[in-house]
Amino acid sequence: MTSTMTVDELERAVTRIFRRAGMNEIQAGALARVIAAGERDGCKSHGIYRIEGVLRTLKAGKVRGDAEPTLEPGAAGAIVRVNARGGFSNPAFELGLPTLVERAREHGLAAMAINDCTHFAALWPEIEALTAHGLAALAMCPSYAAVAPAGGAKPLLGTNPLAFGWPRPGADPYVFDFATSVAARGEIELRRRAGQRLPEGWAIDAEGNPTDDPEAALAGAMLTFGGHKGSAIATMIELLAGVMIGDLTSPEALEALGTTTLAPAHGELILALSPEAFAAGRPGDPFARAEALFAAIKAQGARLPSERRYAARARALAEGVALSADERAALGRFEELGLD
Ligand code: NDP
Ligand code: PYC
Repeated sequence: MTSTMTVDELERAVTRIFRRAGMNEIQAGALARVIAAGERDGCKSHGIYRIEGVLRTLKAGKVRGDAEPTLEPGAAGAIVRVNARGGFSNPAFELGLPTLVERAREHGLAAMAINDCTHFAALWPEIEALTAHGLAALAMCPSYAAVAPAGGAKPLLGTNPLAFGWPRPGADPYVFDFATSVAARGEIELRRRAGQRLPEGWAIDAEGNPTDDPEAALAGAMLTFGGHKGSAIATMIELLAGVMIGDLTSPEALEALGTTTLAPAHGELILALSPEAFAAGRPGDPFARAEALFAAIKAQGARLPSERRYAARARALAEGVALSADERAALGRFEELGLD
């Protein structure tokens, strides 16, 4: 049986849960916004299901619920640096966003490096925050060693998400956001809980054999999407959003955390680009040309990434967010429990 809540009600309920668990308003509010947005957009692997992991990570002392991110004064020009101070990445992103937008407008492109953060969320909320300012955007972060490099059989790379957005005047932005593993780890965990098998090609067991058993997959290694191609992109993310910004790679994050049952701390890199600045002096309006490309894609019967999400969003805003009885009960339980 399902029941509904408005997006605002859900956001307030999640904020209360995190406040009761001892988080400050900055952390609790930012997390509640991305979790409620995940449910609103039909992204179950990064919605309510993530509350439990946040609370466990908090209780284990692996993330600071009282952290106040700071904008590093030393980073000038096109580089914006935010120190999350051991808290979650989302409030750090919110703090750095206005400066990132300002610098991207000033220079044509700018990058925000977030250090010392825990990122458990989907990346598209950050991408949409930038496309709303008319900027194209890329975001990426490591996670913890859970994915075998193509040709290998042991966890080393993270599920390393990569997200991109292109602003569309008068329409929802073009946004894709995916793990560089075949699926996000959250998808495997959700199938484990539901007693379902995994599709072929998602994972190998601890002996390196293909498996459709979620338990064996979680104990073994996940596989990269597109074989060597996903493996190389995941490695690029380790380099740019780990090594380059002076933060942890996925194997280092796992070593620091000591378990795959909590959310890892590492860094994140977000790039913002001004299409007008790059297209200046060249023929054609970049936004009109992009629309022609999207129309051609759709003319073949294909859909654009995020269209499913936008449809779910429209439904949730009109009818409320549909929650299962289990999800509703979990919300109540978390609200009663706090951190104890
Ligand atoms: P999916 O494979 O479910 O979806 C990836 C993207 O592809 C979405 O933008 C989706 O749009 C789009 N898409 C799916 N099917 C089609 C289609 N037929 N045609 C066009 N576009 C399509 O994502 P993942 O399981 O790989 O990742 C889920 C989430 O997990 C992401 O939000 C990611 O950021 C997050 N994640 C976060 C991590 C972290 O460390 N913070 C680590 C790993 C993942 P639509 O949504 O509209 O279906
Ligand atoms: O689903 O792979 C995942 C994930 C890792 C960290 C946040 N989400």
